[in-house]
Amino acid sequence: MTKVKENGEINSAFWERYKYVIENRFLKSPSEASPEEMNKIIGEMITDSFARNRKSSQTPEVDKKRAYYLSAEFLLGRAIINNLISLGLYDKAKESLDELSSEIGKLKKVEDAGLGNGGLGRLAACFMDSAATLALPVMGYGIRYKYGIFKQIIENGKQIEEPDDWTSYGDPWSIERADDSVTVEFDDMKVKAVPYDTPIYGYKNNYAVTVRLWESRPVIPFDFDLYNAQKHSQSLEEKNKAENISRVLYPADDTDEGKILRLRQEYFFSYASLKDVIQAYKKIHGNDFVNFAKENIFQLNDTHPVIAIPTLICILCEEEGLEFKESFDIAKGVFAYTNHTIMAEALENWSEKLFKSILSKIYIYVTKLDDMLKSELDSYSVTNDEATSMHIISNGRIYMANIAMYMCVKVNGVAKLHTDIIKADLFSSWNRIYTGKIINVTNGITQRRWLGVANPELSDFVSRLTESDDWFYDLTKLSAIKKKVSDSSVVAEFNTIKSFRRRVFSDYLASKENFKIDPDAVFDIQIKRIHEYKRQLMNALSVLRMYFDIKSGTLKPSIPVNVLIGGKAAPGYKLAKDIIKLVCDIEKLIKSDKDVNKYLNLHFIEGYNVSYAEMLVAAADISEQISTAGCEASGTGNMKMMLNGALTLGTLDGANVEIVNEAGRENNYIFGSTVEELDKIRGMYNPLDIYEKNSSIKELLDFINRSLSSSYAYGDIYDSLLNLNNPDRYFVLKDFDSYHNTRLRAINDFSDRNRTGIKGLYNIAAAGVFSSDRSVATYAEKVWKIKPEAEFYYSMAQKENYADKTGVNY
Ligand code: 26Q
Repeated sequence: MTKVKENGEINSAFWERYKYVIENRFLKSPSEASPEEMNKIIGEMITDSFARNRKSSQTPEVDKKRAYYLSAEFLLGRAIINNLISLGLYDKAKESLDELSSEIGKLKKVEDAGLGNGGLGRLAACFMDSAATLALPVMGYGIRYKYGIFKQIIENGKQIEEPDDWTSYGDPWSIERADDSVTVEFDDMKVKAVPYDTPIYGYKNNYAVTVRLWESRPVIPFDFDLYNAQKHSQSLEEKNKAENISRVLYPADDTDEGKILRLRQEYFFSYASLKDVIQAYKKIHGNDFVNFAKENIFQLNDTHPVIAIPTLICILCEEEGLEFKESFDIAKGVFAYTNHTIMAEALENWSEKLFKSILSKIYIYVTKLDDMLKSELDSYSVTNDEATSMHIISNGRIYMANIAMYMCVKVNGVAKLHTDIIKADLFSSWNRIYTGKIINVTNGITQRRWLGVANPELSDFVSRLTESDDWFYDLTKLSAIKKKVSDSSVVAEFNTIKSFRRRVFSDYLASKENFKIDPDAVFDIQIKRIHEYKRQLMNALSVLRMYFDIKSGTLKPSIPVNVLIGGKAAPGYKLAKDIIKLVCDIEKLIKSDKDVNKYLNLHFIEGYNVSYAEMLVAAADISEQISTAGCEASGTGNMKMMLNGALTLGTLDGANVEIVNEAGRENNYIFGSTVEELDKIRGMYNPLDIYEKNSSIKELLDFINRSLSSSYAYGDIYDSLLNLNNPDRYFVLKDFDSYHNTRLRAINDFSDRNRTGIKGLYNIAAAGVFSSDRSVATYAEKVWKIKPEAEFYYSMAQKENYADKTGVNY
């Protein structure tokens, strides 16, 4: 049993060395070191000194199965605080930096690694953290984008995008491994994939999981002849073309961009990762592939890496000399696919012609799969229409989800409701012919970051309430809090902590954006990508309603409220940008009105990202999860705020359903139409009818359309809600009254913070099941069939807990 509770020995030498390096490299005293310099030296020292004496998932072993998480996104955020905590270095770091007249808090200025858009990318990061803590033989594979998710600037309510040059100060947490480079060929070009390894440290268990991200480089650095002929730019053309592949993360979190570059990115990292795994396998087994499927499994994070399926077959046939049937059988045993959306427009499909033009070899294997599938379908009773919807190629397009459905050992949705919907709807025909293939694995979040790092005060309190810090690796320990809720001093202390976190956030906002908000008001927070289905628009309309009603005296608030909305809009998504502008215009209106802003404030958070989320979830009283029922696959922000004691104001959508089942409907605020109700009226929905009959709604929409701004036209928003030819698919007006009234009730309840404190504590006590440790343990057991390295458990209790609580038995 390996326990690294405190790392005392390494600690003293570590901080002496730190001082020495800072002084010698930067000619500064430790107190003068900038956050970036601190991060760089601490990061390099940790990376260099902690990799060797720990076990890593990276080394393949005979007869040991490994799982690979293939994901176009890893939204890792800031590494330093997590790593210090997981390595048992945090307390000493705080003390030592203090002695060096420096301050650990400075590290909170270090920028995020933002190699992801939103939920899907952050989920990948939480899963790596959990796989490391569970000591599972897992590796992450993805792309090392030069520029991550854009930085968001708000100017006059308009979103401006700026490049996120996240490695401009270097990246001390990764190691370049040029020896393991792979050449990737397209029909029209050839590039070199160079891997960078980032260890993700398990919680005090001497174990690390490797995230290997590929960077695209030219095979030949530049054209020497052209350079000599003074054609400097031209000599660099090939280099630029090659580097383009890993230059930028696509800043879209829904649509199929349909761009060649996107396809190149997907093939690039899929091919390089497969080659990497095959090379490691061959070191042990030589050219004999009989054990390949027994020892390897690839989890495909959405359809983005699904191209790995025909690619593996192609590699086995053309590079390893296997027969097609043999390769096909291997491929049928090594992939699993996670679906993250039911929105039709987000399901990836490629033009056959485009695909063929850059990946002609892979295309051949896609057509072979399509042929095999078609003949297999003949033996099932499926209608013609059904069959067409299942085909890999139809009408000149290649449907990636159908490749996954056909070839994967398991397919999963990310919350119970979502899985039910894909089984009954999106993949119903598949579900009929392949019974048992589709399963549910509800998403989760890592408590190490979302409570431990985000809210140290609440962390300490939770440890005291549960009488240990075991919840760091076993979140179900939080259920012990239930018994303490009747103690009024417990509720009071919880409220003191929440109040402190609201104050911390208010101070931060005041210093960053020069915007002052009342820290004693209710913090009502909606943070997530801006999208019509997430209905930030409904939130904004409700705030405007409150404004009118406070102004006219019909609403007399019992407690003031700060409504905070944050999130990025895809650069090409006009309506999402209009929604940001609308929020900012309403914000201005309220800000300039002294009668109202005593009770109500609205603020659009500029530049929302992972680190910002850490502050916001800690400060949240009300967690806005108001998507149209059936649209949000799971949501994970809902879990983060629940874990921090916020009350969910939400629809019965995604994981909200499971959240209120665990925490009690009476401790949250559920409103709006259900999936079944919407299914019934879809096709007959008449928003204009509501507009005409509901004078309150009419007043709001007309105000936005005619009076809110003299310089900006909100016609598109108005139209999106009222157009009869294309009735709002997100039912904003239908759910509006139910939302607004429930919201007012929720806010009003906070005038008795003793009462809401009790509810908050019940939510925390019930949050255990939403740990990504539970999600990853389930994947390990049900999908990957891999076992943890038992000797790297932090404690036996952790291991037993998973057998007991999740039915997952290793
Ligand atoms: C596709 C093609 C071209 C360019 C970009 C994309 C693209 C990129 C990102 C498509 C989708 C995404 C991301 C989707 C996403 O984040 N989905 C969210 O996943 C979470 C984790 O499962 C869920 O909790 C959320 O409900 C879901 O919206």
